[in-house]
Amino acid sequence: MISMALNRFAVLLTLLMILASFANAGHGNRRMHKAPIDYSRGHVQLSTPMECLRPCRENEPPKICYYHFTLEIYSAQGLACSLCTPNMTNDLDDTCQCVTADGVERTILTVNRMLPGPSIQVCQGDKIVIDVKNLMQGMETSIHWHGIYQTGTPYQDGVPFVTQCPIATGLTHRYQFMATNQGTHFWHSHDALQKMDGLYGSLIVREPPQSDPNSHLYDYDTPSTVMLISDWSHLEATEHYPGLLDTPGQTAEAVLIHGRGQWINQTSKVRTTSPLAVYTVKQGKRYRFRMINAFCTVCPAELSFQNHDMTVIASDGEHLQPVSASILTSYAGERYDFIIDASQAVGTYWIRVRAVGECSGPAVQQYGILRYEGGPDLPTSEQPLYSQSFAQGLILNSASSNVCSTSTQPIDGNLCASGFRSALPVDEEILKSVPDFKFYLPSGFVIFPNTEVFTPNTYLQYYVPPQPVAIASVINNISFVSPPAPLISQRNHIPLKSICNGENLPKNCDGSYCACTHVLSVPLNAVVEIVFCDTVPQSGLSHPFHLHGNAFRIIGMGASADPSVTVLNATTIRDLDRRGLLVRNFDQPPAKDTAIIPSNGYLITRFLANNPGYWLYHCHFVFHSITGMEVVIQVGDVIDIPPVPRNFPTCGDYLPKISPISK
Ligand SMILES: *[C@@H]1O[C@H](CO)[C@@H](O)[C@H](O)[C@H]1NC(C)=O
Ligand SMILES: *[C@@H]1O[C@H](CO)[C@@H](O)[C@H](O)[C@H]1NC(C)=O
Ligand SMILES: *[C@@H]1O[C@H](CO)[C@@H](O)[C@H](O)[C@H]1NC(C)=O
Ligand SMILES: *[C@@H]1O[C@H](CO)[C@@H](O)[C@H](O)[C@H]1NC(C)=O
Ligand SMILES: [Cu+2]
Repeated sequence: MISMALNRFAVLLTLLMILASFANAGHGNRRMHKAPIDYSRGHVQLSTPMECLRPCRENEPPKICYYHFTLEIYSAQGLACSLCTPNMTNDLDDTCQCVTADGVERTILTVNRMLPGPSIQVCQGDKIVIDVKNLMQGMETSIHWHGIYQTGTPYQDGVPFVTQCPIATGLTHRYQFMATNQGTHFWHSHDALQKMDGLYGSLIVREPPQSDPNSHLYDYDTPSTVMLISDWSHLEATEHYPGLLDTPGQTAEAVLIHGRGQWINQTSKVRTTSPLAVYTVKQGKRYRFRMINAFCTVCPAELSFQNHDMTVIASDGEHLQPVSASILTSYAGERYDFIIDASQAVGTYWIRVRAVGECSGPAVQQYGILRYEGGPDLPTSEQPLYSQSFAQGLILNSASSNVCSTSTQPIDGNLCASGFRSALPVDEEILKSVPDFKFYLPSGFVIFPNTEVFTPNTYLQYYVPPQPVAIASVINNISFVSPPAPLISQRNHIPLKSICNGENLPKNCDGSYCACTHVLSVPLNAVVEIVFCDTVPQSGLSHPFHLHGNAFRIIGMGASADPSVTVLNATTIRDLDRRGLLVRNFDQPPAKDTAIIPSNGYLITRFLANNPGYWLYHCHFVFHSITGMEVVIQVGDVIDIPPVPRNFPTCGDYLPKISPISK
C-alpha cells in the first residue's frame, strides 16, 4: 500500500514539475500585474490548489483549500489565441488564456478563462473555500458543488432561491464547506442555462488507499487522468430557449473531451485544427480515470477506448464491485471511475465519445488520444466513422428500459446501473421491506395548445423542442417554479399558497398542469423511497435525476412487467406496484446520486433522510430543469435545518403599499 502511494506521489511530483515549467514559460509579464492571493488570514492558514493536490494519507492533518473563481463572458478562439495555443490538458493552473473548445469561435462563459474551469482536488476531511466573483455583466449566478453532501451546511449547496440568493453581477460570494464524502464530483453553475456555455469543472475528493476497496486494482490516480466530457453548441444556450424555428431543438453540435476537440463543417468539409485531449500512460501500468459527464442536452454519451476495456470501480463517489465494459454510457450529471490497463503494444490509441439518442441524426462525436510513452503523437489508424464502433463488448448503462433488470447478468449485452453492486456493506435500515415514506413521481411533459401559450397576460413556463410545440416539463403534473425568496433563509417571505405538492395544489390548477414550488417534506431519519416513471415514452428520453445532499440506493429499474400496461403514469405505476410487478433488489444495491429513469420505464431509489436541508431532486437536462422537472425534498422540520450564518445575503420581491399622490 505504502509503496503504491509513494509511486503515485512520484507521478504527481513529475506532473507538478511539468506544470511549474509550463507556468514559467514566457508568461512572466502577465503574472506581474496579478494581485497575489494572501494565503495567511489571521489565525487560519490557507493552502493553495497545488498544496491541496496531494496523495491522501491516513491521520494527516486536513487543510483549508482556497480557490478564487472569476466568472466572465469570454470567447472561444478569441483574441487571447493570438498570444498562445494551449498544448496540454491543464486545468490546475492558468497559463495560456486561449480557450480552443472545438476550434469554432463563439461567445462563452468561463471561470478564470479556462474550459473546463479550475479543478478542485483535495483530500477527504479538508475544508474547501471558494470566493466566487461574478463579472458577467447582466447575469446573476450561483455555483453548485455536485456530489458534495453539504452535511451541516445545506445553505452552501448553490441552488438559487432554494439555498441562497443568486449572486448579482459585480458581487463576490464566499462558499465554504467540508469535503465530507470522497469521490469524483464536479462544480457547475446552477443558474438557468449557464452550465451549457462553459461554467463547469472537476471537484475530486481523494481518500487514503486503505479506504478504497478497489485500490489494489490500479497504480495511478492523478490529475492527468481526470476526464470531463461536455456537449457543445455554436450558439449561446439562451438562443435555444425557449427555442427557434429555424434552428429547431436543443441538440448539441459537438462534444468536448476536457474542453478539447475538433469539428468538421459539413458544408465546407473543413476540419478545425484545435488540439485534442491527450492522456499519457506508461505501458504495464493501470490508471484510475475519473470521468465526469457535464452534458446539458438530452444526448447520452458513449465512451470507448480503442483496444482497451474500462473496468468501472465507482460511480458518483460510491465504490462498486468492478465491472468491465467496452462501452460506457453516461448521462448529464453522472460520474464514473474506471481503470485503464495500459497492457497493449506501445502505441497511440483513439478515445471516443459518441453522443447518441437525438445526437445520432447529426452524428455528433469527439476524439481524444490515449498515448503510451514512446508512442507516436497521433494514432496510426484513421478515426472511425460515427457508424463504426471499436470492439463489441459489454455496454454499461444503456438507455433502454427493456434491457434493465436488478440482476447482475447483462441482457442483450447491456448492463443497467441497477445491475451494479455496492463494494461496501449497505446500511440495513435502508433495506427494510417497507420504507417510512414512499412517493410516486411520474415525470414527463405537458403540451400546450399555442392559443393557450400566446394569449395576453399569460406567461406559462415552456420550451420548444424539435417539434414546433410549446411544452412544460412536469413531475406529478407539477412544473416547478422558483419561489420569490430562498426556502432555506427566507421561508417567511414566501406566500404559503405558492408552495405545493401532489396532495396540496393551488386553487387555480386544472389537474393536468400546475406551476408552483413543489416541496415534499419528510421527517428526519425517515427511509424515503421514490418511484419515478417516464410518462412520455414517445420522446425516447431517459431523464437523469440528480439528488442534492445525499446519495440514494438504486433499488429497481426496468420496464412494465405486464405487457398490457404500455404507458406508465400515476395510475398504472401504483397498480403495478400493488400487484408486485416492480422488481426490487436488496442485495448490495449500488449507491449513486444521479440515475436515469430509463425511457418508458421506472426507477426506484431509496435514501436515509439524515441530512436536514432543502434538497433539489431534478432532471439534469438543463432545458427540462429550467421548465420545471424539479422537486425539493425538505428533510426535517424547519428547526432541524441548520440556520444560515449571520449576514447571509437576502433577496425577494419588493411590493410596498402604493401611496396616494400627496397634494
Ligand atoms: C507546448 O508549447 C510550448 C511552447 O509553444 C513548446 O515549447 C512545447 O514543446 C509544447 N509541448 C508539446 C507537448 O507540444
Ligand atoms: C461552415 O462552412 C460554410 C461554408 O464555407 C460557412 O459559411 C460557415 O460559416 C461555416 N460554419 C462555421 C461554424 O464555421
Ligand atoms: C395529469 O395530467 C393528465 C393529462 O395531461 C391527466 O390525464 C392526469 O389525470 C393528471 N394526473 C393527476 C394525478 O392529476
Ligand atoms: C394512465 O394510463 C391509463 C391507460 O393508458 C389511462 O386509462 C389512465 O387514465 C391514465 N391515468 C393518468 C392519471 O394519466
Ligand atoms: Cu429530463
